[in-house]
Amino acid sequence: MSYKRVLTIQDISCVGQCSLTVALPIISACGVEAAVLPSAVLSTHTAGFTGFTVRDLTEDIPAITNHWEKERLFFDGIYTGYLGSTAQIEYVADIFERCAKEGAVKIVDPAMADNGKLYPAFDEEYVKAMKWLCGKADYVLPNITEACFLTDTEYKTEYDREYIDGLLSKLSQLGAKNVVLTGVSYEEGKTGVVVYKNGEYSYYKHDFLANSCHGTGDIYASAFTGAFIQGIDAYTAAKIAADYTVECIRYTASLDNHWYGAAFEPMLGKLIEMIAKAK
Ligand code: PXL
Repeated sequence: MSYKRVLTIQDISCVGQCSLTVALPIISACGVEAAVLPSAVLSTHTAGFTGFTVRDLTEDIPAITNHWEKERLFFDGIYTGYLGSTAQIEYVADIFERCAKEGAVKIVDPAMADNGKLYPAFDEEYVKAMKWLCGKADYVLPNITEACFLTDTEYKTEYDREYIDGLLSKLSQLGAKNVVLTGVSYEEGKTGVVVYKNGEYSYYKHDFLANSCHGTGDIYASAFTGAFIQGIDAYTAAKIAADYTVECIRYTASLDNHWYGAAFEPMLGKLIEMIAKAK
């Protein structure tokens, strides 16, 4: 039997169904131990709420890393999401060096933008630092907006395979070993994910649901991480994460006025079943 431990580094938005409040239960549901390093504490996420509080935790990271090293706590995987600051990105790279077990997978979700725009907390300097971090990852999991910022490509809502191939090859040039690109749609009513592994392109297509919810990128990346760390191959992990995310969005659409995130909890049982079947 193998029991795996993942470290996830991202913020805690106290209310908002994103980042750590999503990653912890989803990774746990995949049967993987989830250790956390909160990058910042916010009263809510920044997409739609106003007047939220932010406490950046960058200063705490070096002492936490030193303690883990002293205790010889190493991880089978390290998965990063929304980070509190540009300065933090260097500390994260240091954690990749010092806290990963031999052969551990490093997964970077460059959670910083959507629908053609950067999230309010970020600027060009952050994008530059994120490009550098992506170069150290085994898997990067951008949406199309993030891929455009990372590769200085014009954001388009209508595109063809050539445009997507261009994004994938430019992401590889950053040094990212493999890419899972989300929200790739070539036809109306459908969307999907591209897994670009060792230069090979595979596509998984699924229904497009119009009620897109905030936080689904975090749901997707957490489910992919949990499945992949369980030893499930990248394409199947990407497919499970997509199917689970679609279930969450569909369920959320059945609720009245649940606007700030996706109601992922009632669908965790389905994720557990999908993982058990694939293992
Ligand atoms: O879901 C990404 C995310 C995570 N954390 C915070 C955010 C966002 C997106 O807006 O604001 C604080």
